Amino acid sequence: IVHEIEIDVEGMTCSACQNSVEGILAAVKGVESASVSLITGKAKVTYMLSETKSRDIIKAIEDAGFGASVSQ
Ligand code: 9UX
Repeated sequence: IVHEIEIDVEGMTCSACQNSVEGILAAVKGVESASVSLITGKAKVTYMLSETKSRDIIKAIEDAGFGASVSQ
């Protein structure tokens, strides 16, 4: 089962940040797609529910020094 979540990302100040967060998300096991917007500060991520939890995705962003929370 593929799930989609939207995440509020804090601390992105340039387009390289956006690319960096996209790369971080793409590297998380089970993530199928990730698109990040510097303008809105949001990340849309699809992931395999069997392999990843939203917590793992949040943690990967936080480990890179950004703030992250599930947007709902
Ligand atoms: Mo831009 Mo972001 O110079 O971590 S890459 S601020």
